[in-house]
Amino acid sequence: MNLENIKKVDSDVAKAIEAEYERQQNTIELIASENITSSAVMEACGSVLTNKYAEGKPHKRFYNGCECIDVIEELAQKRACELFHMDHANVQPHSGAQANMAVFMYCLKPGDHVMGMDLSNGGHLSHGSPVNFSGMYFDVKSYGVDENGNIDYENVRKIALEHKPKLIVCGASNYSKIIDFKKFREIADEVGALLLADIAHIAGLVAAGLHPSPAPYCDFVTTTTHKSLRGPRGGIIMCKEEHAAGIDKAVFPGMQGGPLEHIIAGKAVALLEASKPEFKEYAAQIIKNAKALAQGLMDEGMDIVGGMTENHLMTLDLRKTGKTGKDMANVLERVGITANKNTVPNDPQSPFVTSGIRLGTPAVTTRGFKEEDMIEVAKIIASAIYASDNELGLQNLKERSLKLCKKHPIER
Ligand code: DSN
Repeated sequence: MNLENIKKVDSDVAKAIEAEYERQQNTIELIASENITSSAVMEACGSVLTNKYAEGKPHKRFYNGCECIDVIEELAQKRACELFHMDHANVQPHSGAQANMAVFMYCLKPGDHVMGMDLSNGGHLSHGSPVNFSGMYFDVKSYGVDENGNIDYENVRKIALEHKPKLIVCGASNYSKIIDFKKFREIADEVGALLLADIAHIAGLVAAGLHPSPAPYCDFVTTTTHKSLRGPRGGIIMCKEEHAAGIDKAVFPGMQGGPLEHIIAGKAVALLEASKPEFKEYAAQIIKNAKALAQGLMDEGMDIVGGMTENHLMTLDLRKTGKTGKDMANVLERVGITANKNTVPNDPQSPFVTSGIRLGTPAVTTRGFKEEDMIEVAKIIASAIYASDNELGLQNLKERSLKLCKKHPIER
């Protein structure tokens, strides 16, 4: 990370970036949606490409001088299609929510029927939450999970038969089990719906072949690029060829102006990285680490929603401790662990308080944590939660977190 020039021009921002670097270096990052991208991706994102306007598509732009940009955007498109086995990729969405928005814009008219996973059951805002565009402009019926944290596919089918959605969204922000895309396809076919898989969280696992691919079953696949895929902050839409022109139009001019070509270059680099054998090993280690963390927590007597995880994340269920997700996420921060409060199924607390904490392993795996480290992390988490009022105890736990961070430094 080179801050030489920014230090000369704007010492306030330089100081804040430096402080954030130190925070990341000295914190165990368990926010399931975060990761540590490579220096190569960061170089692409910090390059001269930020100077260029390139509305339109490769070779069909509204501005001149796009010949180099076209090379980069086409590489990103080709790599996305190859990695995820889809016909077409639009790599311009600025985020996952905007990727979903473009699919909604292409498939639906205001008032049309949609189904998605309920936010408090592990879905995403842009899957039909009433406070989001997806829930404001469309008639949404949500499905959820059972007490064990599993999607109840029979219930999904029942809702679909009643609601007759034009679009079904599958995929989640907090779901620790394998998603059965084939079952969703069967339900979609039964009611004549289009099927969108939002694989933002599991993209890295799908790319590595460690989670079943949605490609054979879904009309559209959206993802963010910065979670388990370990790229820059952004989104991608992939689809069958028959939808390609419509999806491209929905992204631009439908909802975005100039694409962020420096970020698209970062996406291209990340997609190349994700196609390498080392990435497969990384993704396998994410899952091993998640399983070690879940087992470690359960060995300490803690409850995990649905028990053992099948992917990169899990939700700690705090109900029997009488403590809240909000308070315990703050306690974890004090011992050098960042995580986010999250609802558990049928949570008695509000979404602002919650009875759960979501934990994920993509970021710590990037910095080299292995199973034995995750067991130590589990012990630190459990001790912090059980003894959250013990000031001295928390200080000792923070020392233990710091020791793990020093063992696995983030490359500068
Ligand atoms: N905010 C992301 C997450 O944490 O899962 C979803 O977009």
